Amino acid sequence: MKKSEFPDPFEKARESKGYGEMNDQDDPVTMLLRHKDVRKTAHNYKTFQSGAAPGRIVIPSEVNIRDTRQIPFEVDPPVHKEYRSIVEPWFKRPLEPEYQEKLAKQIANIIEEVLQEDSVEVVTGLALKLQSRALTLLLNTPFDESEKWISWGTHVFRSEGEALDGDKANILYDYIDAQIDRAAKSPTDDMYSVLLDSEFEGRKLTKEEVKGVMVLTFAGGRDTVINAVTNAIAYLAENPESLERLRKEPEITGKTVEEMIRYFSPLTQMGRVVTEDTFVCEHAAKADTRVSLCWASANRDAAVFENPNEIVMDRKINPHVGFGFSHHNCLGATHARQIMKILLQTLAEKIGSFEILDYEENIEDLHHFKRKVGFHSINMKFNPLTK
Ligand code: EMZ
Repeated sequence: MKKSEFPDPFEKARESKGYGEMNDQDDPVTMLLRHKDVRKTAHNYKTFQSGAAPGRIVIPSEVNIRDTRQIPFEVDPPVHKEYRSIVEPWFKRPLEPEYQEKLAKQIANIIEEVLQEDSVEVVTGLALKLQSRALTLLLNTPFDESEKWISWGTHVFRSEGEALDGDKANILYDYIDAQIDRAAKSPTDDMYSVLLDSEFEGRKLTKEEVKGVMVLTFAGGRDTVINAVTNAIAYLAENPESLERLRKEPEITGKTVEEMIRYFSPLTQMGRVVTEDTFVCEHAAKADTRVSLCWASANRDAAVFENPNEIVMDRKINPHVGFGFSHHNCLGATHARQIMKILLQTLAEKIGSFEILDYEENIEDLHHFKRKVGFHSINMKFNPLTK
């Protein structure tokens, strides 16, 4: 198997019964595996809620490591819409040309840096740096803050492996609390200050609400972006003709980004809590149990995608759910798409070839399913494009 191949562990269960089951800290999850069911369930917020106990819709559950409700992620309509409309314009800034210019400069610098090295460990030496530096643009904070975030590692709630790490989470919470206090005392034009000044139902957002948005911003787009970046680079390393194609047909770059998000599905699934006894795929789902919308499985559904297990760089119709679906679709998607697009452009422009030296896969253990989500580490050599 190629190193950049990501097998689909859900195929059999998806095709035979449509759902899978997993245990997660004694709070089991019924996983919806079909594209159609995932989309339908995502719409139905009354029966399948996001606004349960903070952390419960996340798999693995984070109920034991946080009390702060992530906003707008863990809120249901109609209130969800109020919050979302406050934060939405801020998260659309990556569409501005100046934002893209700054991002392009950051990414060009990182690629120049790794070209100077004999070899680079891509997860921490490239993807984590890229994600953290780019986050300074999204937050509109000084560039130097990224040094601190880089030191936190690839997941803000997990240390080595899959274990949830409460102490690590506290570092993030304390940092965010301190930043919010700082912004409250002397506001700037950063995200903390802008949120503190936002109006919600005729009042300002509280510090706890601002914290909820900030925790989501730090946690939600971290390992997901890092995996997307790393996996894309591993793919291009093993498929030099694809890198060549991006050089010759730059107009397909946007489609290739979407296709990579579909294929890699950086976020495997997201949970919902059932509010009343119901059925999913003819399987009884009791009130106060959990189901999940398994984006990774839906994205390989052969009923929707031809050749689902291949990266078709210019796939014409691509209704993937890699950024979720319905009202909770990924708030950071505009930022993530720009990162991926500029990354592919920069690699096409500057890299002649890559060599994968050694690697360790990151396999997510979902009880009956084992899913490759990326790499714990992957050492590579980057060779410049010589014209
Ligand atoms: C939550 C989640 C959001 C969660 C879109 O996903 O991402 C996870 O990585 C975090 O651990 O807290 O933010």
